[in-house]
Amino acid sequence: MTLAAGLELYWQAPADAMAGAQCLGVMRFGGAGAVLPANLPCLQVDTPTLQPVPCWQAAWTTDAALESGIHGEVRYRRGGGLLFGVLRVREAEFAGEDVAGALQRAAAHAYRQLFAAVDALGHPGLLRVWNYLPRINAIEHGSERYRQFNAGRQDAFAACGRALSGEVPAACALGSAGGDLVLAFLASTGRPRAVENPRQVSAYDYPVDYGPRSPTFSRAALLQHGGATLLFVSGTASIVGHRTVHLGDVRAQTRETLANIEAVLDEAARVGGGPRLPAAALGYIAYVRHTADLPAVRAEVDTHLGEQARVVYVQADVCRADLLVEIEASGGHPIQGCD
Ligand code: 3EB
Repeated sequence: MTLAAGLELYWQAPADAMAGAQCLGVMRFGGAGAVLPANLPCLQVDTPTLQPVPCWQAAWTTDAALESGIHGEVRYRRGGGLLFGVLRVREAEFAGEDVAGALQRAAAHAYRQLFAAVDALGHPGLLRVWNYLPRINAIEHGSERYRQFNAGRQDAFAACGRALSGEVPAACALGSAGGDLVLAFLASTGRPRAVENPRQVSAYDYPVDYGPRSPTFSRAALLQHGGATLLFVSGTASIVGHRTVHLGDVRAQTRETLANIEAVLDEAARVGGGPRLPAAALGYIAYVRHTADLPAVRAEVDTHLGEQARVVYVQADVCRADLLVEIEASGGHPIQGCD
């Protein structure tokens, strides 16, 4: 446990580390894995890992004293100025008389719960949100489910008095293999700063071709924390301007995605005024739409980041049907358990 950053990412943490007092929360992809303490926030994502393990999990740990609780439907742990929370929303409960609006209302409900929790618990600085929902690219009731999700998310940002552009959190939104809408998030007592990508139109400014309500996220978020600068790079894809580029070419999409991440790292250094993180210093999750594309994605990632790069691969649908890969990252904190 390092003192400087106060936050550490522990990949494939052993069960005793996750059960310990220094674990802020867990994100778990694939199978069920070890039973964890009931008061530990754990995001269980129903999506296969492409690692040679049935279940891949990452623990956020900290040296701060932690407190666990439930606020509304949010399970959280907090301490040292950071709060990790998870929640799960059953879409069917929002069907009512207007089935077509169920996902939008479920997403709005999830985000209203999230904002109510972070505000009441004194951690209003929403830094990073991970969103997973089943059938993300399916057209249901006349519109793509990802677009319905975007509408509900934006409804809640507006209803809770949050900005819809500018200072918005880093995020990712991926398709899960099944189950409910699930969210995890990191929030802070301090104020995060949003980072955009000069190569891309900001997502909150996407033209209506991508949906009547634009997605509410920034390309990355920075936070001064415990003497370190934490950086969360949103899910990043092969988009230049607002257009998907390299249709059908997973290798070129991967290279473009990595170029976008490099541009975000440049911009984060400019916004934050600190040293520029080298891409190889971050930890990554790569979401691959088609399992058969894994070797191609991995080859491009290894070429760009080096074979020592810390990258975990997960199968998931990406939020535009023409995107084959999406990559997220975090840095500025130690990463344990991946050498
Ligand atoms: C993109 O750049 C690709 O809706 O929260 C990336 C990161 C994407 C976050 C979100 C979507 C989201 O538009 C998709």
